[in-house]
Amino acid sequence: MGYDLSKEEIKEKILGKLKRNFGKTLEEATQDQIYKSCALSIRDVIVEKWTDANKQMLNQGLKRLYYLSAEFLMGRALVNNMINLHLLKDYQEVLTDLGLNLENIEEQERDAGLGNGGLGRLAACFLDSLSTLDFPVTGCSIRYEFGLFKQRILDGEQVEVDDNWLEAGNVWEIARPEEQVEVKYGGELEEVWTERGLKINHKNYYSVLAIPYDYPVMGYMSEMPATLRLWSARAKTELDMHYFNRGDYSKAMQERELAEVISKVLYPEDNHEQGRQLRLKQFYFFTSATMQHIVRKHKANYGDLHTLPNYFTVQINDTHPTLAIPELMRILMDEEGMGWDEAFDICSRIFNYTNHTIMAEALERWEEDMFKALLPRIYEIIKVINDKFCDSLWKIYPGEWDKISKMAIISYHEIRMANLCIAVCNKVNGVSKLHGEIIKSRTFRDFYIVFPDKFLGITNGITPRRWLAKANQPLTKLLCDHIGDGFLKDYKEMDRIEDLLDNQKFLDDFMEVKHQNKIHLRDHLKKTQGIEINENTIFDVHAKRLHEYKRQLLKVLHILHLYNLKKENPQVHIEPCTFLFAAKASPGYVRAKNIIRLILAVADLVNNDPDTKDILRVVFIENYSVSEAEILIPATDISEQISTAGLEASGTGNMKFMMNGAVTLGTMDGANVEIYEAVGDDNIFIFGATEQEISRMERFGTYKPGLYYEQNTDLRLALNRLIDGSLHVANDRQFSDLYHSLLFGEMQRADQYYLLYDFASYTQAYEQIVSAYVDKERWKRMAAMNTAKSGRFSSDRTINEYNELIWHLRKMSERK
Ligand code: RUG
Repeated sequence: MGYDLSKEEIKEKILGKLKRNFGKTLEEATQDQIYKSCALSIRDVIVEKWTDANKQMLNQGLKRLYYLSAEFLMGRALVNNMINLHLLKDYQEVLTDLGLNLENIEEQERDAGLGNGGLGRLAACFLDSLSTLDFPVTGCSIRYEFGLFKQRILDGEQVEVDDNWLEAGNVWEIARPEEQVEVKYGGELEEVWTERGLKINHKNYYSVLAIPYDYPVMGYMSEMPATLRLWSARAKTELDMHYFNRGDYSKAMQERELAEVISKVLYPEDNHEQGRQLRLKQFYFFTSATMQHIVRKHKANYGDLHTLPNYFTVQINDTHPTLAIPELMRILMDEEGMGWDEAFDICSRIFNYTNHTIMAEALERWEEDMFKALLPRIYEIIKVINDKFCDSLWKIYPGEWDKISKMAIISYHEIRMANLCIAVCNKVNGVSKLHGEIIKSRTFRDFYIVFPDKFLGITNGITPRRWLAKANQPLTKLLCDHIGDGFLKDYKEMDRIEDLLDNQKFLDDFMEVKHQNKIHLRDHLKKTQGIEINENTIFDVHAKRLHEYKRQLLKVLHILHLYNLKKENPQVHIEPCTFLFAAKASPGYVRAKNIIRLILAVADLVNNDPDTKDILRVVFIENYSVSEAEILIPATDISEQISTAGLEASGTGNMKFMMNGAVTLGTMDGANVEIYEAVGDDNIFIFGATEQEISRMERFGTYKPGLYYEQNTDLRLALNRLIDGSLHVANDRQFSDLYHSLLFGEMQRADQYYLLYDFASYTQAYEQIVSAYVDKERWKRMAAMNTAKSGRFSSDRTINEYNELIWHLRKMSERK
């Protein structure tokens, strides 16, 4: 059942929007205007549902989740919304009747790229699932004017181009200037006595306005569209007339520029924190605005702030939004006159924290003096939380200074945000079973001993609407033909695909869909990058952010090894394979950018050598984004998930690939472990050191990469290619840094990510997966099995678990 809209009405709506919003007929309109008219017609439908649902929700006094995240990697909305409203087919038909093509129209929409990778995309999947399950939610973040940079490859390296995604306007957002709030920075504190006791006065501060923009996010056949609220920074006065009148125009604009820079650009950091003041300003900006909004709303609807935890629950997605905690304390105490204990009790019931990494460089810390100068009152509050927390630890561990200092929130002139979260929040969760265990047994072990009931592991998930129904329409159609479309709302229905694994026709059709998707990717790469690939080869894909722990470099060494095999013996049979890489590197991450150079140099070598060019093809796909992933993932045969065990908290790409019938070649890391459990040993290829093995080597310092180099000739020859002049380089020493980092190390230990250790077992696992691939009967069953078992990786399952264990929200449809 779709939304009740006839095709005639759809047509009228589109043409009506064109006429009223742009003063154009269909013949006169540009593609952009047609896109906007379609989008506005869809938006009307959603906004109507949204307004009704929000009213209902208030009438029923339902609790609402606020999901705070510095990133929401939404991608495009148009077709996804059509699917979720069950209107895609009708729109397609109407557009065809009008002589239009939905694919071309869709391309007018800019990706909302407000995220770096997995963390931001998870937040986007969660909004889709929360709405699909009819749970009330508002996601809150920053309306970055520039999303994650666009990546271009020029002269063999990554070049960053700004992503001015709002340039042509954004039809989905609704500005709500009437709900603006003021966010204050800097200044000094003063204690004053009033009739109600001691009061903290914040003076000489400077402030900016936070203006909210709301986006309705439509879940699948939902009664409760989610809200994504993005805050935009604006100066209180646009122009300083004092300077303007004196002719000092740049000074007159200064305040505006200083304010607006706060929501200007998303930091391109993934699994890395730099402690920059502007980033701290950004985090305080959106968390303060959100907390002010929640308090204001609660007072207007329910009056008594003591009941706040009955109506709101807040999830802190990674530590970036942690400042919401002291900010709510500040509002409750300084503005609402509550005492410390009451305010703290409310916070400890409202807030929950999700940890997404154990890597030291990604655990957020702020330099104490900088923090204090920028946010003096927030600093004071954190200091008191810290003092009280350390006092309580002292009672448990009298005299154990070392332990207490490790657990403290402020220590060695740094403020540690994860410690603050754990000290205050009601629940703390990891993002896969393995990661949930690691944070309990290692990263936050001391905290776990004190608060065993706080810690949980909830495995991430992905929405099958975006990653199947939208990204892979042919596969979705095939599945619908066999098991109906119930699986899009109820992930458990996907288990029924397993019954089809003995149906030869289904398996053949499944492989035909894959083949068509490979052709689609081939055509796309030809059109966008002028690259030729052969769809009759294996598509082996490594697509995710560029990071040393994700080990793109291991894959490159393996390709060099295959290249060496062919050069050494031209008769040797190597199964033709296209190796596709897609990865953005943080602009300041020098080694990551060098790995991109290396991939491109290896591509240049093997793609142009007459001995290998028809067998091995290496391709770097520019500008990996949600929209690129939607084309790449459905076309993939082998999904490379080869991170160093213990370092990828979960991964979600691994789930997207499996859902689309790719077979995983991976380590026992993050959610790969659960994919292994789900599909069974026969349908996945696992290699490499386990997390325990690595942990042991780390503890005893026993790993000596040089030994592997000496003993494994294949590895040595592959590695030598980096420095022996085989590769085209801008300067002679281009790749010697990578070579040295693996063999000798500099500041860090050599081969910190255990590439050389895992090389031999990777090579072996690759051979096994390729022999499975060439056995067509075996492979098709394997590929389909991966799709069949992907139901548990639906973010609907994840959200149900969060709800049962943490949020306790009631659904709209359960209304009494
Ligand atoms: O690296 C992690 C992924 O393993 C995980 O799947 C994803 C979502 O939970 O979050 C990623 N992540 C972690 N991104 N940034 C961080 C640390 O700031």
